[in-house]
Amino acid sequence: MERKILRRDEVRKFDKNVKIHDVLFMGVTLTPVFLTEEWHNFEFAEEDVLLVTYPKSGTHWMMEILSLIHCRGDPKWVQSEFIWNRAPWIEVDECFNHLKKNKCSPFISSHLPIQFMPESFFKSKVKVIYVIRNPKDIIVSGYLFWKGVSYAQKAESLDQFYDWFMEGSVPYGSWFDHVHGWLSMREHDNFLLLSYEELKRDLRNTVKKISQFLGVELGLEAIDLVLNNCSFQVMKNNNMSNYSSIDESIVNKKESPIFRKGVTGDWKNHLTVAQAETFDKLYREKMKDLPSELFPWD
Ligand code: PPS
Repeated sequence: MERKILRRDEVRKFDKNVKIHDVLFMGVTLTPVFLTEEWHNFEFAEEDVLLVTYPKSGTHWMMEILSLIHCRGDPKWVQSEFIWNRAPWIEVDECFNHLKKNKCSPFISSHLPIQFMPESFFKSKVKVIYVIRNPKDIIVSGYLFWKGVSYAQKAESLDQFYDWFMEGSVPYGSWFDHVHGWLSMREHDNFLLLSYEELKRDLRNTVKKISQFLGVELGLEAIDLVLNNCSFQVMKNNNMSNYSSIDESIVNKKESPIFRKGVTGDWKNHLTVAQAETFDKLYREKMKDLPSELFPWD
């Protein structure tokens, strides 16, 4: 991909939603600093841990788990620091600035497709955790979330959002491309692939796997503390993680809570049989080059 480098004042001119290199991005809060020189020259530190997800795959859950592992289960940090400061989104302007000035943890989050990573990333050995989720659940979660977000392009119905998702005309682009891009790193020893489904199925062992990957030793008591403090209900009530401080005019939290249902397989309550079948057909076609064992919903 030929990357065009822009000046900061140029990137400010983007409208609400914009396609960059064929990937849809939301303007307004999400200024694409990642097209600037500053981004291009951003250096990852050796000790950084990059959490990458396609939207609605369990990002916030993993941010909380990482924060808790970092503190060996002690919830003080997750109860006193906003989640977006603990693991700043590298592509969000304010977070990018925060990252450079007051970095308070090794964690960085991103929804970006791999081709938008700064050049230094590809030379670094930064640890990457990539979380995937059943894309049919992502469709439902995404539709219900984006319709309450002021700066997002709102679908009139789930049917319309489903069509956009199939075409890849949703924020951060095609799920299929995102997964293909990041899974190209799956043989690297600094890459850990996890799924929302395995977090749901066996959180204890998944937390152990993550702590081993991070090189953090956790005793039994610490693991219990991590599990208790990252539960759906505890997170939903944690004002540092639940977006309660975000203005209703930006995210309508009644209509679109970030902690909505927190289950697997909710797509069965929303997609029609025909939609699920058409999706499965496209999925088989697009994913045939990747081993199906990677995907716990197959
Ligand atoms: S975002 O906006 O893209 O960053 O959203 P993301 O955090 O990736 O995904 C939101 C979905 O994750 C669910 N969630 C959880 N499930 C189980 N346990 C915990 N602790 C948890 N925290 C968040 C959240 O409810 C969203 O899924 P849905 O299906 O909409 O409920």
